[in-house]
Amino acid sequence: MLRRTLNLGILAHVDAGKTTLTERLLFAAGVIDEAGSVDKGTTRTDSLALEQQRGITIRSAVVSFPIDDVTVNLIDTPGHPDFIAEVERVLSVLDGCVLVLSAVEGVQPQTRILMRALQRLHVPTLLFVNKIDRAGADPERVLDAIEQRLTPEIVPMGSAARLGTRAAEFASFGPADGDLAERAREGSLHPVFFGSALTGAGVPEVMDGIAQLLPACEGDGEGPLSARVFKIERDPEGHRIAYTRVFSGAVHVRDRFDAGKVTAVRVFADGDAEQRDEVRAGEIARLWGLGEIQIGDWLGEPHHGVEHRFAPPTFESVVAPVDHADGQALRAALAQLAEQDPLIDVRQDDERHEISVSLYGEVQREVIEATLAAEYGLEVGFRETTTICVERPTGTGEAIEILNTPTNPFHADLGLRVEPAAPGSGVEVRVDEHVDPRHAPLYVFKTFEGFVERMDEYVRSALEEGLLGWRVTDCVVAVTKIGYSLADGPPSRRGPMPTARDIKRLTPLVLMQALEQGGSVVCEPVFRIGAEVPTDVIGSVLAALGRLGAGGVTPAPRGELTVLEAELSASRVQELRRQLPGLTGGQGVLDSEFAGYEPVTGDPPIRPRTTPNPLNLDEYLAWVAR
Ligand SMILES: Nc1nc2c(ncn2[C@@H]2O[C@H](COP(=O)(O)OP(=O)(O)OP(=O)(O)O)[C@@H](O)[C@H]2O)c(=O)[nH]1
Ligand SMILES: [Mg+2]
Repeated sequence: MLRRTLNLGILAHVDAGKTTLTERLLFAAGVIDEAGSVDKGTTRTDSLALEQQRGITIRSAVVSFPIDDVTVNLIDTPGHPDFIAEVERVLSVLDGCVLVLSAVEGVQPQTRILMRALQRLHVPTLLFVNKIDRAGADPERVLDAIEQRLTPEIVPMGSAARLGTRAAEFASFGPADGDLAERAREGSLHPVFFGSALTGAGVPEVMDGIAQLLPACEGDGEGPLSARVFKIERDPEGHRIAYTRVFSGAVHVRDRFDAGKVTAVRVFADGDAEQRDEVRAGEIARLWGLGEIQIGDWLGEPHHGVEHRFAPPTFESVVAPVDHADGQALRAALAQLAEQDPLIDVRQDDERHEISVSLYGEVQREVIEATLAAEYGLEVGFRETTTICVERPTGTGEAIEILNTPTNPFHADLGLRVEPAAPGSGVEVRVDEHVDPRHAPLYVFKTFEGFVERMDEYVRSALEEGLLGWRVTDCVVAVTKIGYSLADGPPSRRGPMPTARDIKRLTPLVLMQALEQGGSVVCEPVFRIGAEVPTDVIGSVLAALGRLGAGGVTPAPRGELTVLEAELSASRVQELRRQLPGLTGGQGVLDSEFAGYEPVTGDPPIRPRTTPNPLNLDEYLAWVAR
């Protein structure tokens, strides 16, 4: 019998029971003799010391187990919103998912965010309503909430009884019919199971569901290679390990890629990652030897499917070693952490000799601090956390630099136009139609496509720091002119032929002039908040929201509790979080979700640049010449 493989994600709001369920599945499959416990720090997937101390998952982890003829590679993910980036990378390698909910807390903010992502990517998903053994478990209410707030396309696979007791159990309605199974496997219907990962109730049923209602497949090992790296870690000797999912074809030991040569392959198979010569389509392996590989990289042909991006980190903080002599070591350590977690985005300011990292929140900051101490022996301090803003162009601006003129020592002509684009659309770089491809320095970039690709890179890099130092986004940048000098050209155009580096250095010079001409506005991250507060204190909560400058405040009283929705800037959400316990006698609950960027009112904040401003030509040219 040919074995099939299913790459399965376990996703949920923090603390819903993902890791506990993972242990139960491993136990039920016979891979471990006893289900470990999150509370005792004995689970397979929370293997980091920090995860065990804190009782939360920080990194995604892969374990595998068999169900009948299916090898399941399960990826346990963190639920805390500070670690959402871990989930983002995993999403693109999944064949199916179990979204876990708590039978007590029901649909939580992260549940909604994750379900939206899964639906957008068409990942077939089962729902597991966990913790039916806990006091307050109410599966009917949770089903209603799922229908109203997640999706109406659900079908309960059984019912729960003896709720809120250790003896709570799941009674199946019987095997799924063919039509239901087909719709579940294509992702248009979501079977719902109830159970307790702690006692094991409902676990055999969800296990059958995983094998029968999600699309396990036999991979095509013959086709052209297409594989994706979704996680990177280092072994005890410091070698990089790339967790790779193969979609088609195979990767063999000794295969060569731009990122290096594969020296060892360990394929996840029933229970463990075993040493093999190759990893084939459908499978997940740990690859050694790819020294230059990064998270998100493809081996072979990339799949051009939809990608999902969650909200970006909205805070940053300067990090400094307690002992000044550790500066170099800190830089190296952060570079290694950033390779495992690209969104940490280490920003180095050579002028001020400062390093800052971008952050989702305080828990992530604590984790970085603890990791630097435990793994690198570095004691560090963080300065106050500040909000990361962006800059949006407000009008169209265009600038041109001509070669052999006093402001342009780069042996090339370059014209760029910046136009504002819709909020949230990001950056698009293109070349105007009237630009003659023969005028591009193709001797450097090989082809015109090569030129376009590099211009895209140079423009994006120059947009990292806008007029007030923030990253510039939501715009279209067009190349309107390109040309270069020649040794035998007419006198005004005579000179050395430019190198790629000349074009790269000329780009910020032109781009910042174009941006200055069109103007830009600084925008701050805004969150949509939902607060649940006792109705009798609603007056003081509304007053506090008013003081914090909240917009679109809509209170909806529901008896003793009132649900409030509003929009608040990122820094004000932190402030509200601090005030809420005092305002509500500790009774208030606050959720927040990133809702985009809005122009700041009043004086815009300025972020110190890490490199000289190209608008200050002398400084810029002096820096370039260094
Ligand atoms: N009563 C009860 N407690 C549970 C159940 N499942 C998990 N827990 C408890 O809930 C807490 C969180 O469980 P985890 O398995 O760590 O939850 P998680 O979803 O992996 O959490 P993160 O990975 O940090 O997002 C732990 O204290 C568990 O013991 C359950 O079915 N019943
Ligand atoms: Mg966990």
